[in-house]
Amino acid sequence: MTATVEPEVGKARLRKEDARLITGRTRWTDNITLPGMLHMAILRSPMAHAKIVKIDTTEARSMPGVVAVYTATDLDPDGTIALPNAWPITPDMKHPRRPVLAADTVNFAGEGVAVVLAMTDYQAHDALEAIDVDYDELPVVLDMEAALADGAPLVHADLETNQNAFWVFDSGAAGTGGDIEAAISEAHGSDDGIVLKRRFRQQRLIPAFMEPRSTVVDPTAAQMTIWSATQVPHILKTMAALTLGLPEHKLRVIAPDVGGGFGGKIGVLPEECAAILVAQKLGKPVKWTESRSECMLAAHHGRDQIQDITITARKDGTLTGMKVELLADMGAYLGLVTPGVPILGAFMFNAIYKIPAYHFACTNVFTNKTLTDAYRGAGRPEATFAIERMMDELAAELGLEPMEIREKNWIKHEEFPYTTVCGLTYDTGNYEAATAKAMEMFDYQGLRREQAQRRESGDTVQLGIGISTYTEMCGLAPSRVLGSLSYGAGGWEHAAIRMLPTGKVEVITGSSAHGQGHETAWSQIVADQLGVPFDDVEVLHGDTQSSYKGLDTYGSRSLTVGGTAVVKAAEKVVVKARKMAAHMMECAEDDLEFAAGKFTVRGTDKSTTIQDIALSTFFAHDYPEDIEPSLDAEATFDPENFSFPHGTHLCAAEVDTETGRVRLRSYVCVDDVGKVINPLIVEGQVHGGLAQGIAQALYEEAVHDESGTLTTGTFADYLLPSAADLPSFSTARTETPATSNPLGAKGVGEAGTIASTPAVVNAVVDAVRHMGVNDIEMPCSPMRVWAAINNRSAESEVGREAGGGLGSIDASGGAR
Ligand code: MCN
Repeated sequence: MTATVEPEVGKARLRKEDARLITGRTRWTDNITLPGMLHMAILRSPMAHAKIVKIDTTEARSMPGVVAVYTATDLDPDGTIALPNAWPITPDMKHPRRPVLAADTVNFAGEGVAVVLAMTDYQAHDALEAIDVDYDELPVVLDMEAALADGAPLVHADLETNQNAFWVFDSGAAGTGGDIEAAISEAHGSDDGIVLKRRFRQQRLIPAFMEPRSTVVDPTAAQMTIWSATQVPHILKTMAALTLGLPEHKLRVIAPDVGGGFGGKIGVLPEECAAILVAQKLGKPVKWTESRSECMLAAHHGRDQIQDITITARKDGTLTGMKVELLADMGAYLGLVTPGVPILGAFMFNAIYKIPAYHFACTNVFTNKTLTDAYRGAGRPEATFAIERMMDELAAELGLEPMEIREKNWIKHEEFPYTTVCGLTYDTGNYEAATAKAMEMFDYQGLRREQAQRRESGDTVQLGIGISTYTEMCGLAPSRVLGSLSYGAGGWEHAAIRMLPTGKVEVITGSSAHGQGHETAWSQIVADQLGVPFDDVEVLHGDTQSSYKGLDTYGSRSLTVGGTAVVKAAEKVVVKARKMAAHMMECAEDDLEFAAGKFTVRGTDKSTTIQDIALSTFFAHDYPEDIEPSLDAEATFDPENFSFPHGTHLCAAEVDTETGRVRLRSYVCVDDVGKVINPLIVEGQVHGGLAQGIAQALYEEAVHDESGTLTTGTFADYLLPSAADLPSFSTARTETPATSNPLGAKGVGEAGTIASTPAVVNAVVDAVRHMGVNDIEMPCSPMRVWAAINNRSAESEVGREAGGGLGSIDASGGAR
């Protein structure tokens, strides 16, 4: 047995997972087939709001292969099952019951009303068409402001309001900063002050993971096994038990390889609950796998906010205050963390800047649309967009360079640790270093010169430069902070390590990767900690039987929280191994040096490897009295702080002023995610994140018609960019190690998405600002850009409600 010497952490290793994930030769939930398994299909309401008068399932029941057809009263006769929400953000928050299937009323187009169980998936879907539902249509409310108006139709009549909650943070009241109203009056009353207001719209997005949602439930053993394409197997297990009144110890949840989630798979789904209930009822395994269109309709959506932003500053560009008033669309129900998504952004609008006074108020609103919930960045992309757009607008108003105004206001590297106006303490950062590197890579000055030339020559293609100097808070999260925000769980993570008799290592982690490469990164960490070869480490996850404790993967938490738990468990294993080594080599523990997997008696050539110790421990013929004969340990780590990655993203966009078409010419980003475990994975995370952020800026938008029907329910209408639509990214890193975890790492999973949207929109606006444009609503489709240049309304040109929305017009117009 040999020990490794070259450190694994920092190596750009290809992922262990690649072979199976890239070829697709692996176990996805939909690949699972069990003896006697039935297929479940769900009938979904075509109406956004209606009374269910009658459901006639007679014909469907007699269709070939059909075993059963159930409605709400069959699955939940008492009408008491309520899907969970884990984040009651205020004591008086309104929480409508979200049923497994709608019983009396449907509240969004796509809500389930009946399920068919059949021998094959095709038979189940054929039978859906034979179910006859009588609906009595009710008025819909789709727009948040209309929903809050007096006399608006109510999404849930029993709540007597469409307001879900009102949540406020005020730095004056919290004692973390000044009073915003004073800052506004001062700026109004002074020749040296400026008050700038803007309204931004965060359009609704649809998470488009590669693998639609799927679940298989097997009720035939002592423990019921639930396979699900979920990001949160542990949360699903506990929540399914609580929601359905099942004994938790009788449940086993397995998330096999999961084809992406991006926040869209953190829920506890009505579909999962329906599958559990019917499997129990019939005593047979049941599978449900959705189609892409079903997924786009019924899986939760993201974003959907209206942001009214006020900033106050002095004429030299020094910020003096910021006021944020949000409307956040919940859709028709609350998912696991729906109402908390805007709250995750509340502490990020101030970003990297020193803002003396800050006020945030959010009104959460119900509408007759699919519910919203976490989507990559969850609250933080929205916040970053607002502040980074405002910094550009302020610079334009004051005639200053947009980078200069940022530099003037950002926290200087020597000021860390820095406590912000929101009360968060940023541990480390160096905005100057990341910016300097990005500016150099981008040729900022050269591009500004070209921009001036194009403006002067009246070129029909204009050039714009967009900046986003972002930070974010991730690594969710210190449990006590979550508690103070009324979140219904902690933020710790668990790991266990066991050395096997042959010296190989099994690592059990509570994080549940669905594309992030934890098996590789955790193997690198453990290889270094224990000094064993990378290939000798196996990482087990996503099965509540082996990985028996965990809080799963979201909020870019896995490395800083879960990876740290792995380090802590490894340290405990080394402590045990040291005792054993001292016993074996008859020396004091203090006389031992441990390096590269080998214990050496100081000053001698006497040594033994940790892998040999694993075998001796297994034999247990001779071991010290104060240890158990096993080389294993577990650790649960609760972070003391969030992690605060940051970076500078620069985008050059060409805008064809005749057609409104945007072409991204170059995109440079320098991210600082602290110490890096695997640079290749980090690069991949940044690329994927950028694609999603750019997609929000230019392409994606969920559109509903006036009756509440989703008109962008396929990839022909919902413009998801492909690699060919994106520029080649120039990425680099600076490294300011985090002090909040022993790895020195900061999260990266959401960074690219959070940073990129404002960089792109700033570039587009910058290209045409001299034509009188100071904002373009997202996505900046050719129609919207053209309309902004020509001072027209894109909506009246096309009609957002006309079906297909602005996004689809771009597609059919071939203007991408
Ligand atoms: N990493 C590293 N060095 C760092 C930071 C991270 O090597 N300084 C590595 C980690 O070891 C891990 C990966 O980068 O392998 C991401 O780590 P982290 O930032 O901790 O994020 P999580 O693993 O918790 O992943 C969650 C994050 C989120 S919130 C979304 S949304 C998202 C994302 O990850 N969804 C994804 N990336 C995704 N990638 C894929 N392929 N699919 C998704 O659904």
